[in-house]
Order: sequence, then structure tokens, then C-alpha cells
Amino acid sequence: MKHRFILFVSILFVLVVAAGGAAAGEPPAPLAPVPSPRQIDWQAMETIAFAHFGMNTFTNREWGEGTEDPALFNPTAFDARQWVKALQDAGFQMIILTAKHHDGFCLWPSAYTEHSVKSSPWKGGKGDVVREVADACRQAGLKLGIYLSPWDRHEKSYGDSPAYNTYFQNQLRELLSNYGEVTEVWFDGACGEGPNGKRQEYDWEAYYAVIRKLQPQALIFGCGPDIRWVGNESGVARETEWSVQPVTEEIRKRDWVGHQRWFMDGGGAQYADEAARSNAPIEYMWYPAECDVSIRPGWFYHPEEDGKVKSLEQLLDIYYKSVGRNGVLLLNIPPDRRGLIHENDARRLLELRQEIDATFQTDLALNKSANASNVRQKDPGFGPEKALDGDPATYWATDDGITSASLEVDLGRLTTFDRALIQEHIALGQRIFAYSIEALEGEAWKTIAQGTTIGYKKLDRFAPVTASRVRLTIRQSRACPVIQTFGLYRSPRK
Ligand code: FUL
Repeated sequence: MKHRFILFVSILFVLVVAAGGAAAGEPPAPLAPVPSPRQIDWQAMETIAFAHFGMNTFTNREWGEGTEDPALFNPTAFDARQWVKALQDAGFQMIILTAKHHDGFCLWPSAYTEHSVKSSPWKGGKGDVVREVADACRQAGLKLGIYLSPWDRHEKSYGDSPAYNTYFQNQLRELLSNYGEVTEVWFDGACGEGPNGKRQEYDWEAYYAVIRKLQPQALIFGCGPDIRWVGNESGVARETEWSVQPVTEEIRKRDWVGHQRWFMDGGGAQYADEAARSNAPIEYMWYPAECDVSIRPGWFYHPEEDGKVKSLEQLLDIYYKSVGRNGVLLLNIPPDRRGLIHENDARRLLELRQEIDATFQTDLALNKSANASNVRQKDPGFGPEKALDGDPATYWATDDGITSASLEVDLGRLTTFDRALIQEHIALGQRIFAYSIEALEGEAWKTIAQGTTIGYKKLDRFAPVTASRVRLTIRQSRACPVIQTFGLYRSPRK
């Protein structure tokens, strides 16, 4: 009896393994460098809101001196839930708040300085902007990020490097211990002279150690190892935007400000260039781009800019040139002196979201039939229809060694579209150097879009095309292409 049972289990085991083995080919090996899980989650947020709010809101400045009287900070109708609702309605997944800008005024009652909300008349000195924003976020399910300016024009110890580094770490500890989960910590590189005429030497490694210890899932932006600044403040990524970036001498020396300078001077522009120029193997890291820009001319609220909120056309263009070019958009919406997101900004955000949703709600290629010039191990699990199934976990992949290939979609009938979306499955690395999209119009294939990098997401805009067959060609790739999504859409605009 016992033997028969063992025999039965063994046969079952062999059958299951054989069936599994036959059906499932080997997925492509990850191509280094690959994103960390937190970098993948961050990229999928696509749009993040920035909120510049603080002393400058009340003095009508962009950069305070640090000598402002805390009595000036006094919002009349502060309501963090209003911010969170306006941002969530507009599809944002996170808000990054300026807990302290360069003027050193703290939006939370820090134990390490008097220059904070606790010395202001707001709520009788008992208010805490960071607390109210964090609570409103948690209630609504919005993530929270913190901007803590290393440059501090108020703090006396600034410029006295060890003492200020301790002060800064203490403030980080307060923000990362007392307000729940923090998803992104935002450091810019601004650095001035302290009251002693000396420049502060920031101890980035010590700052990171505090963040990694207290909030190990948090991403560090800018002067940090997880997310890089795109290099401008117009919210626009480059046409060729690699998340695969060379590890520079500056990064090796942990000179993050120097690295930003190198990057802005044109460094790291093109993986392809770097790879081609070098005989020596270059070391690369996953270092994706965040594109920051303000919805108004300034970062802080100024009443005279109420009529200068960017137009829907401008914001759409920014969206296509950031999210649509393998970046994450960090859009600043500065709360006003009441402590509210101004009606003009809230209205524009909604218009933007409605337009994006109206464009991308119907994928005209979804679940259409497709064929490909090559399918990995001839396994239907990696077939071209996997790029059309709307499932981010599945993808079309080719055999190893294949670095150009095409996928053809049969739309079943003449269909009109003016937008295309392509995504690589970035968990396996960013691979593609060049691609094109063609449509069969009448008897002839016509190129409707072409580009270089794809990465997490590439969006193409073109004049309306009416066709029943569309072809995506990967022209050049670092290794076998892995396409998670290929979509076609019709925008509501004519
Ligand atoms: C810069 C700052 O100097 C600006 O005031 C603003 O905060 C911008 C987002 O970062 O470095």
C-alpha cells in the first residue's frame, strides 16, 4: 500500500514537472544594472506633487534670508485635507513637502531650533504643518516625501561643518521618526557660506545612514543615490533618457553636487555614446530621472502669479516630455497664504488629469492578434500578444542574441489613432537604443514615429493615422528586447 502511494506521488511529480517544463521557457536573464524594488514602485507613480510652502509664502520671496520674523508665518485657513484631495483627484501618488527651505524656517516644531512654527502665531504656536500633511496623506492613501534643504541661512552652526552636520541629522531623525512612512527624501545641492564665512561641507554619507536606518524603503533624490535630477527645472527629459547611467568619478568619490554639475554639462547624455566611446568596460548604475517644474513661474506662491498658472497645453507637453520620456514628473503646486491650493491651480490639475485619462482610457491594440519576427524559445508565454494583454507582469521577448525584431498588430479593422505607448519590462533592465512604429496605410507601410530609448514608458504623439495593421520594430537593443506594453490611443483633441 505504502509503495503504491509513493509510486503514485512520483508519477504525479514527473507529470507536473514535464507539463511545467514544456510550457514555460526560460525568461531573459536580468541585464545589469536593474532597478531596486523601491525604484520600480517609484517609477510607476509617474506623477508626484511638490508643495513649496513656508516663510517665503508670506514674504512673497523665492529665497528667504533666514532673518525673517516667525510671526510672519500665519496661514488663515490652512487645510492639508484640501491639498490632498485636490492632488489625489488629479491622480498624484505622492506629495513632497518643503519641511525646511533655504531660509531655515521649519514647518514642524523642531526641538533643535526656535526658528519654526512654534514661534509663530499660527495655532498659538501649537501648529505642525508636517503633522497635518502627514495625517491627511495617511487617511487618504497618498504617499509623503520630505524636502529638507541642507543649505540653511538661519542656523548659526551652518558653515561649522561637524556641528551643522549633527544639527541636520537631528532634524532628519525628527522627520523620519515622528511622521509615519516617508517615501522620498529630496536634497538639492545648494550650498552657501555660513555666518563664519565658511562653506559647509555636507556629510552626505552620514545623512544617508540616518535615512536608511529609519526609513529603509525611502528613496533619496538629487544629492543621493536612488533618483537623479533631470538637469533642468522645466520638467522635461531628453529624447534619449537612460535610467542606465555611468558611475562617474564624482559618484565614486560621493561628490553628488559635482556629479550634478558633470551631468548638466552634458555628461551621461547617452548610454550609447558612452558605451561606444569606451574600450574599457564602464560601470553602470540604475539612476532614473525625476523632472521637476512648477505649475506657476515661481516655486512659492505669489498672488501676482494667480493668472500665470501654466496652460493645459503647456502641462500636457510637459507630461509627454517627462512621463512619456522615461521620467517621473514632479509638479510643484504651491499652497497660498490661506494655506490652500489655489482654485486656479486645482482647476488646471483636474483638466490635465481628465485629458490624460480621456486619451489613455481605451487602448485600441488591447488583446488584438499579433505576430512577431521572433518569439523566445517559441514559447507562447513570451509571445507578442503578451505586450497587448494589459498585464504589467507579462511581456513579449525574443531569443537571446536577437537585438532587432518586430511585432505586428492586426487591429481587425481600420482604426484611427494619434498616440502610441511602449514600455520595456524594466525589472529586467533597460535595453533598447532605437525603435520605429509603422502603419499600413492602403498598400504602403508608413513610418509614424521613431525614437531612441524607451525604458519604463515612451509616449509618441503624431497626426491621426487610420490603419488596420501596425508594426513596432526594435532596431537596436543591448540584448534581447523585452516589451511589456505596446498600446495605441486616440486623443480627444482634433
Ligand atoms: C532649488 C531651490 O533653490 C529652489 O528654491 C527650489 O526649491 C527648487 C525645487 O530647488 O534648488
